[in-house]
Amino acid sequence: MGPVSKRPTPPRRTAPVGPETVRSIAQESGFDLVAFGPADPGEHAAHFLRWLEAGRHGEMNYLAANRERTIDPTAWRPGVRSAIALAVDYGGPPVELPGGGRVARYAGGRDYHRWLRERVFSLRERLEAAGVPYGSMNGGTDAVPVLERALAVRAGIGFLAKSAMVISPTHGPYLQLAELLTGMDLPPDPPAAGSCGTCTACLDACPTAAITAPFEVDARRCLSYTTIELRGSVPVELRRAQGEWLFGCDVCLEVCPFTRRSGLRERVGAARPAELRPHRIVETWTLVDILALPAARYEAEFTGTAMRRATRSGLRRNAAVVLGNRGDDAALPALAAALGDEDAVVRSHAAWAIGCIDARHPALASALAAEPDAGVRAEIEQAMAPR
Ligand code: B12
Ligand code: SF4
Ligand code: SF4
Repeated sequence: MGPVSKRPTPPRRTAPVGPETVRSIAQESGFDLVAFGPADPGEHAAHFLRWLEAGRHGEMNYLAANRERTIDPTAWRPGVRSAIALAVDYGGPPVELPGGGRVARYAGGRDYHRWLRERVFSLRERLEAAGVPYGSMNGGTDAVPVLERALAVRAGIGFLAKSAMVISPTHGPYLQLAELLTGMDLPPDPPAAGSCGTCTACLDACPTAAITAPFEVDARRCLSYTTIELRGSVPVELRRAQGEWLFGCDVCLEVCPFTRRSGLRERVGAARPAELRPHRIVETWTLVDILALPAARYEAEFTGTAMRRATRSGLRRNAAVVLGNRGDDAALPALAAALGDEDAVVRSHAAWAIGCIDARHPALASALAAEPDAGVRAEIEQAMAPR
């Protein structure tokens, strides 16, 4: 994020800006939920540090590297005192590629890192134009060194659920969170009503048992991590559990009784906000197309989707795993071709997938004889083993 001081200075006004003016400007800026709270994560910081200490972040080294400024927002923007916590409801029907393969709902439309961040920046400009001192605010969404769930809970956007999601009692769990930290002293809103009560549906349904205890997710087991953040191989013991998930996972949200609170749940096609309508990629690409995804088409066509986060190699790897899980013979020619791919990760996951469908497929023996990489050879041997 570039330094705020590089932007042109908007006209200043002298009248002080009251909290209700801030709230109405924020509401008019396109956020479904707006609430005020402290700019720091409070007691959530200790949980975050314990979580890092236990190594639950896996290879997301940026979380550990930024830990100090994440728990102290004044390191990000000196002088901030309050958070304007913001949320957008993105609920809706499942996102599925033609012929199978699922994408987490948050990634089915245009990349929210772009449009939601623009919305936050536009709010900041409107507030500056209304008289909030220029340069006293910083904000964004997701790719920011703040604990967004902590800020949202402390402001009363929603309650912290056993799935670790922030759930709004009025909109449910499908919330994209964003925030604007300010030097203003905004009166904090009350905590959100609601709680999980005795429900444990998400803990019971999580395909990989990644929710190790209420409020605690071990990212290393979470499909959202293994399909998006993890580079290289998906641990073999988690591949079957990946099921149909090409990118991310929504199981802990889908089973949640609060999901029905989303106002967008039933809205499809043109009835959805433009940025949440299914992207052309998810409407036209199949798993087999993604397995063979050429570099040039990845650059040209996946730009502007959140799916790029997984990298080309990761998307192709994930497509192989899902094809293996689907067990469809029709995918065998494409998987056999992928055994000769230049990317060792694609080769090894294609071998695994063929092993799931037909462990005696002749392409495996040919690939084994030609394979230069010891790790991939081991995967091919495993795929050929009788089961
Ligand atoms: C790293 C990360 C992940 C990791 C780790 C997630 C995790 N639960 O630990 C992975 C890749 C697995 C992931 C997955 C998902 N993520 Co994510 N992720 C992040 C990110 C970038 C940082 C979160 C982080 O620091 N996690 C570390 C843990 C310790 O912190 P936490 O998740 O915030 O959990 C809090 C609570 O657990 C709390 N806590 C736990 N126990 C206790 C006990 C007490 C007493 C207290 C006070 C607090 C407390 O402390 C933590 C800090 O508040 C944030 C964006 C951001 N900058 O905050 C998005 C974010 C959390 N992710 C989000 C989403 C949407 C998802 C997915 C649904 C995506 C998907 N469909 O595939 C899944 C959901 C998985 C799940 N059940 O959590 C949204 C959450 C929206 C919401 N309503 O809560 C965020 C806020 C992004 C955004 N801007 O919208 N994510
Ligand atoms: S996103 Fe999927 S794998 Fe991750 S905790 Fe939720 S249900 Fe489990
Ligand atoms: S499924 Fe049940 S336990 Fe899990 S977050 Fe929803 S209400 Fe809470």
